[in-house]
Amino acid sequence: MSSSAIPTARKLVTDIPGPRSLAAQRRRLDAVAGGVGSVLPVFVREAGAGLLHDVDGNCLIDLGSGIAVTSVGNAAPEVAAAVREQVTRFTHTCFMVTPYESYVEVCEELADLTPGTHAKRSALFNSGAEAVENAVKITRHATGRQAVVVFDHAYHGRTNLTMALTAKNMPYKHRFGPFAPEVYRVPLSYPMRDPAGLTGELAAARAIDQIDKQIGADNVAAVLIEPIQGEGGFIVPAPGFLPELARWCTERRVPLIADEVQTGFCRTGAWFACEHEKVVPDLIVTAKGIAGGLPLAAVTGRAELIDAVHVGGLGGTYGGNPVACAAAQATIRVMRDRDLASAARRIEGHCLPRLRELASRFPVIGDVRGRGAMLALELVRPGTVEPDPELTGAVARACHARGVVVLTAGTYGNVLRLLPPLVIPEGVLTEGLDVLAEVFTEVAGPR
Ligand code: PLZ
Repeated sequence: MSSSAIPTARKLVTDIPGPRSLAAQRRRLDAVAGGVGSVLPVFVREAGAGLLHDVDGNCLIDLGSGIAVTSVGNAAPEVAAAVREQVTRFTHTCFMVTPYESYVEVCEELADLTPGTHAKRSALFNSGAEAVENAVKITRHATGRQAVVVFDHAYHGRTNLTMALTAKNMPYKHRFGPFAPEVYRVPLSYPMRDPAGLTGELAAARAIDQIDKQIGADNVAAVLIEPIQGEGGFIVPAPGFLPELARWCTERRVPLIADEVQTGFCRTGAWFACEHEKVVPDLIVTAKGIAGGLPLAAVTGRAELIDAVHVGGLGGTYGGNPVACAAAQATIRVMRDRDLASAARRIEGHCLPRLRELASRFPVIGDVRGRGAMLALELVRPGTVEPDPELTGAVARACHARGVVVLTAGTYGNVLRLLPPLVIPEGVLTEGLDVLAEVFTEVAGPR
C-alpha cells in the first residue's frame, strides 16, 4: 500500500469484521490458545494517526491505543526510525552480561521525569506485571516486612503475585490459584459509589483504619495504588484521598508504590497522574506508554529503597532490551517536543463536554469521569447506581460495527472507556465521538 493510498479517516468497505478478518479468525482458533481473547477480531495491517487499517481495507478509529500504549501514535515515525537504527546495530546483549548506554539513559530520563527531587534509581523490565512484582520485591527486601496493601477494584497484572494484587476474579483469577500470601485489600475512594459526603480524606481514613487495625503499619512492606484505576473502571479517587494516604505512608515509614502503568507518560494530562495532587510516591511503576508499543517497563524510586537490594537480586534476560530502550528514548523525546501532556488535556477539553452532554440526554450514563485522555462513562439502570454491563457491551459492539474501537472496563463490566492516542487528529476524535452519540441514540433509545 503506498502512503498516498492510506485513508486518513474512518472508512468501511465490508462488514466489521470483514471476510479476511473472519478467515484469519478461523485459523487463529485452531492455532492460538483459546484463553487469549480479543475485544474485536479485526486483523490489523497497519496503524497510525488514530486509525487502524485492517486486512479487508477498512479503516477504524482507534480510541483504545492498544490499552493506553501507543500514546505517541502507532508506528510513530520517530519511534520506527530509532528502532530501525538500533536493530541494525545490536538487538540484545543482556544488560546483566554486557551493558549499553541507552539503558542508563532511559533510567536518567525516568529520574528526571518522575515526581520528587530525591536521589532515584530505576530497573527496567518487560511488562507492567513484571515491574509491579519487582517493586514489591524491592520494598519487601528494603523494609524486611511482608504485607502488601492493595485496593478494591485494583488491577496490577496476571502473574502469580500480581493476580493476588488484582481484585477481580473473572477473567483474571478464576481457577488460577493458589495466590501469593500477605496481600491485604482495603476500600478505595469511589466517589460515585461512596456514601454522599465521603470526602477523599475520610475515604483515606477508612482505608488507613483498616490497615492499622487489621495489619499494623509496622508489618506493611508497601501500599500499592493506581492513582486513577485503569481496568477497575477509570475510578478517580475523591480529591484529598491520595495525599492523605501518602501523608500516612510518610508518617509511618511505609513505602508508597504508585502503579502508573496505565496512567503514566502524559496519558492524564501530566507526565504522571500523581502530579495532579502533588503526591510523591516512593516507587513508581511505569510501562505501556513509555516505549511507543515496544515492550518495556520500569520501577523508579528512592535510591535507598532500590539500592537496598543486593547485586544480582534484580534482573531478567530481556529487561531493558536495547530495541525497547531506543523506542523509549524516541517516545520520551516526542512527548517532550510535542508536549503531549498538553495534548492529553486538549483531548479532555474536547471530549468531556460532549460526554457530559450525552449524560444529560441518556440517564443510563450514571457518571462521566477521568482525566486527560483517560475518560470513561459508567452505565447504570436509570435513576440507580445498579451497573448495566449488558448495555455497556451493546454500546461497545455497536461502536465496533461502525468502525470505532472503544474498550470496556470495571469490576461490573459497565464502564466504557476512551484512551485515544495523544496525537489523534481532532477530526478523527470528533468523528469517533459522533459515532458514540449515534450509538447511544440507537442502543439506549431516542431521547
Ligand atoms: N498495572 C495499572 O493497567 C495492564 C491489562 C490487559 P502488563 N492493563 C491492561 C489485560 O487484560 O491483560 C496493567 C495496568 C496496571 C499493571 C498492568 C499490567 O501490565 O504489561 O499487561 O503486564
